Amino acid sequence: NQASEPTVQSPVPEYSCQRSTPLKHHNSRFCEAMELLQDYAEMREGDDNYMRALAWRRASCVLKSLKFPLTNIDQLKGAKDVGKHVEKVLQSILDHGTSDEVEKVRNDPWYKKMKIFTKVFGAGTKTAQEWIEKGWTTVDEVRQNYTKGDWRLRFGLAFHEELMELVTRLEADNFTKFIKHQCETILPGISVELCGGFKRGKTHGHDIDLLFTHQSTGKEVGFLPRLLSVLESKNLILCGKWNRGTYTEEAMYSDSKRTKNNQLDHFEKWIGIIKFPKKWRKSISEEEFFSDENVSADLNSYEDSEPAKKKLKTNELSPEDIAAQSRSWIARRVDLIIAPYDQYFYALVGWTGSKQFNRDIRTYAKRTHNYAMTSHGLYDLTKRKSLPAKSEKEIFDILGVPYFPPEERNC
Ligand code: DGT
Ligand code: MG
Repeated sequence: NQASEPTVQSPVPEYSCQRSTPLKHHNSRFCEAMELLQDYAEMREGDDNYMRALAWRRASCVLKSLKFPLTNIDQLKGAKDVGKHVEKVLQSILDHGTSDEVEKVRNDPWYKKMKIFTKVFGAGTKTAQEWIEKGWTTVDEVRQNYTKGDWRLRFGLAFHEELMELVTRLEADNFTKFIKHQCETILPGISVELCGGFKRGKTHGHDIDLLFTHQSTGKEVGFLPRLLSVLESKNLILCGKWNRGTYTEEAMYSDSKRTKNNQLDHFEKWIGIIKFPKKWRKSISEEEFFSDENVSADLNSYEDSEPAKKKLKTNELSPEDIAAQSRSWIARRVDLIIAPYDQYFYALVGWTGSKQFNRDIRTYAKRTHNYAMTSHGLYDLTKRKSLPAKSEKEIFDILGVPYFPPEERNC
């Protein structure tokens, strides 16, 4: 009956940005396994592991875009990115429900610790590795013994349990509504867009990504510090860092597009933790929503820029003390990003993601057109000119990629 089983459309479009990838698909058990192997490879150092991680992700993305559940490995004939190693893992899951290779990693003590530690806000693989080498096995142990670290780590550790709890769509919508309301007085006409996973239809996320722009280019200058001081005055900022914009078109034609502090883009932005009044977790009336916006002033407030670090020294309350207090709020990770309007639609694509979608559309742009694609624009490296776009659709059109709405970019 093999003949009656569905097979992949042949040939499968090579890049995930050329395929529809919905959030809910038919092959989660396979994708979960391959993404675990991706995760493991990403945690280990070196170019080989980096390539290995990408290979697992690409294979997972092929499975995610299938319109049917995989029941026979032959159904993948004609699919790119499914090599012998991938086939072996998939075959084992088809035959036994699990793969030894995957289970070995899942139960690897090093992997388990890395998994826990890299979830701490501010901790990358290097920090996690350092903690493992000290012999620590739980976040609590780190908390008791670790005194170093920047403001991210200090707050990340102190508020870890809370930050691990996923943010709900309702919370994200309430926060967006709250910010929009503030914007009406700070800068009428500014647009606020909830991006990231929520834009792609996820019901939960690890943070809230808000992208701002103003149709009259230049009006957005100075907006973010004003918004931050309003949030500060309402005692809603726990900690955070404001980054000036560092964009130059020149840099987009060079190989190193990352910023000095290794950020992926050059937008002015604020990265931090907001105190969410607990009422934002529920559906609330307009009236209740805008009354009593202040989080009860039980705490000293923390600055936006040169943040916590400076204040921590003078403040009597440590992050741990604050976390231990009885409070009317919970800590939530928030990114606020400002994009000038002439870069906006590229910023929108970039901040909508997924990460893999961005990787693939950028690789596609480079390989097929010799264009560098970033969250700031599309740059023709041959003619050395930028290609402006007035909508997301236009970006896809310029590249010759079929347009998929955010809900179908879940690769
Ligand atoms: P989440 O928050 O767990 O639901 O997952 P996402 O997909 O919202 O991931 P997140 O919040 O890390 O990032 C949102 C999207 O924005 C993601 O596709 C990657 C992209 N992104 C994250 N950080 C940066 C950055 O610094 N620069 C640029 N250009 N993009 C970023
Ligand atoms: Mg996000």
